[in-house]
Amino acid sequence: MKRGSGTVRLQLPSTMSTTYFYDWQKKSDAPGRVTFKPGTGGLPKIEIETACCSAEIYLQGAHVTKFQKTGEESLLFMSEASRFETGHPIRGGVPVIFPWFGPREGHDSHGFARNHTWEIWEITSLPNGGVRVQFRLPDCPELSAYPALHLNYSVTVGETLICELTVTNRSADRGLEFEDCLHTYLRVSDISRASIAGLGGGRFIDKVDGMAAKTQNVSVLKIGEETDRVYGDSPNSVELIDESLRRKIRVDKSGGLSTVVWNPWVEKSKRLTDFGDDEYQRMVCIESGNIAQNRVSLPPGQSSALKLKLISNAL
Ligand code: TA6
Repeated sequence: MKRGSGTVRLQLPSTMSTTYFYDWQKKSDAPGRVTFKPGTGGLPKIEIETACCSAEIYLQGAHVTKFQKTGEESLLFMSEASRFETGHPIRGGVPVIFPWFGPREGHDSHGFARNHTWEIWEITSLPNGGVRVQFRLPDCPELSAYPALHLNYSVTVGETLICELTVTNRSADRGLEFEDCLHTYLRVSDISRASIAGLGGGRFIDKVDGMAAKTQNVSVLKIGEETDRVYGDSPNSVELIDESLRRKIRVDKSGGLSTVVWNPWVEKSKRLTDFGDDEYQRMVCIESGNIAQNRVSLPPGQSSALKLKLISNAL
């Protein structure tokens, strides 16, 4: 463990079979605890406790499955039916979608990044009491179809949740094209008492109405049926208002021009094997990324970053 200005680099355990934690409470004024342990299904995970929040991140997919501010309800929805199996996506939290969004013939939906085990390369205890964990996607067979690239992902937990996906084109002569998305599942107490502000007037593709191009002509969106919308020119913040929990969650993003709003509703919930039949009542996905006409085209040597920040406040 080396100390810098608030940087605590942890020597990671050689195996995840043992519970291992580093409690720097005694060594710095930033109380906190990072625990490495087998999670559900034996998949390795990190548990983070700080003075203001707790969080969980599975190494599979560098998947944030929990973010909860002290004294508040969790911000993220996790399906009770989620599978936790190597190579299978986890249902809920913040799936990391790369290098394509949606279905692709002969391939997994939403790309391959979320199905691989990522490496941790640094954990930092921040002067403000937060914790930042930095991951990278190790080499995997699917990457052979692409120019040389680095995929790095950082998760910072504290008073807010910040997730940043950085793609670097390491090729000397080939361009890199991809879609990316942070497919965030937000928790609500009752979908019928929740609404989404910030997309009024936005043009979107309606995936539950034959991919029709439409304009949202209401300022506040209520969810009362299966909803699957890809907003194309949507660089701004979106806000989820939850009247039941008396809170609002602001979804800030940078480096992303697309927003997706998804709720499977009754019939699709029944068709999803890793999602409870009634769980549509307690979630809505507000996703941030670069999809379809907003796909990223990265010249050799260039990087692009997609950043998400979740900020919750009382109504
Ligand atoms: O983001 C919305 C969406 O593309 C929906 O069409 C639905 O398929 C959802 O993602 C979940 O996809 P997944 O592959 O995680 O089951």
